[in-house]
Amino acid sequence: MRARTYSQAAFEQAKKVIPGGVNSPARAFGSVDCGPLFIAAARGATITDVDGNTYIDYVGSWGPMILGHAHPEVVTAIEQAAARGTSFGAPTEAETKLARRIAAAYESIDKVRLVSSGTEAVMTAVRLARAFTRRESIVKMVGGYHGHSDSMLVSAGSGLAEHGVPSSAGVPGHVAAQTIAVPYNDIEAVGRAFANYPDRIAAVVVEPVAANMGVIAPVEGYLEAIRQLCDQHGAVLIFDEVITGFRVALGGAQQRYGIKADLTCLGKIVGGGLPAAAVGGRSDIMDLLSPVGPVYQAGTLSGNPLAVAAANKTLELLEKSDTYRTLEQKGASLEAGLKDAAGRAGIPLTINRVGSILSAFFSQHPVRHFEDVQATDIARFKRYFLDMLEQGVYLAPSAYEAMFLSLAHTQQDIDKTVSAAYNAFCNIR
Ligand code: HOZ
Repeated sequence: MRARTYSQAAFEQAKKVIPGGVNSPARAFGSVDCGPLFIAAARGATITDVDGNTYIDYVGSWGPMILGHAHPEVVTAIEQAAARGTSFGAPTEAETKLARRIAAAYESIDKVRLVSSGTEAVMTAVRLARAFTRRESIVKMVGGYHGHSDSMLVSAGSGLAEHGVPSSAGVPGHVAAQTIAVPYNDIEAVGRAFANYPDRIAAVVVEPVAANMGVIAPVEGYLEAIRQLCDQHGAVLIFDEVITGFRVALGGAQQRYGIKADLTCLGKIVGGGLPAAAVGGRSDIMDLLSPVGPVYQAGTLSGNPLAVAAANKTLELLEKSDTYRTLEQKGASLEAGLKDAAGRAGIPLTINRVGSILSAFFSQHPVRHFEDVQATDIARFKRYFLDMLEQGVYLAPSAYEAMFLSLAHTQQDIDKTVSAAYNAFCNIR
């Protein structure tokens, strides 16, 4: 049995001064009935806790660590930036360089505003859409998670799904009332929303690949249909690519599926492991932002020089030609290994994978909608999670989260993971 003494003690101390002992709820491991690991360090594809246990890491800080932890070139870029000063509250040329990089990767992006978190990116995109259309209602998907701004905490996934509370207390009713939640991957439901609220919908906000209800790829024609409906009804299409951006292709889901959003929200990878995020899109919408236009948005640490240095270096490394082919191969290898292990153990398993993100659902049925995820064997997932942890594999502590591969995961890591999964599948039969 792996020792957890120091993690447990650290959690008890943290709970005295931090609500729930964590600074983001999903980290509390609440749904898997064990306390969180407190982390001492991470390098490459592994993470080490304060008890000295090392794990193969498939959380990857919930997505940003696509190069692996503490990539030497990223660390050097951060060190060099830190030596020049950690925050100026004034523009730097590196921000322009990063904005250019983002715009080069995304055909749909003319202009970019850097912010500090995915929540801010979506909040800003929603405000821009409302200003641009002079409408107030927003369509989102049930089980979609877009950060914790008021408008987006309606029928949300991720940590809210895991705790069985799809919406948050403290969100004014009149704000929540402006958010229309429809099932993901249901084209007709989006059409009905436009029919039911004519001339009221400012934007459709969607994760083009849902990744906060586990990973669910868009069904054929889904993104195209939403694009068409937005055009037809004069609404803004907002893609939340906080997870998929620079992950499923350099140009994100938009490149992978060949659809252009009007506004794109980026986070996680775009910050290179530091707190930076971005909203980008069409000039005519983006130029509504202050100081050009009337939509206010600001931040002392926006475009922070450390984050921008990490981001520029990370994106520069991702721009290399073989990145996404390599990630695809690693993802395919893990998927095939897990499928084979489940087959040998006689465990029904459905794997959804898009490039280097995947979810293994304990179900024999296809998983295409949020309700399909809810119908999977969540109790079995908990036992699987705990067994994998014991064997040195660190998964996200919830069936509603994704597995993230990085360029640092080796075939040996994948093979070890698959053989741990086989053991776990046998133990939870
Ligand atoms: N929103 C993240 C899960 N989809 C959790 C972030 C965190 O706890 O770091």
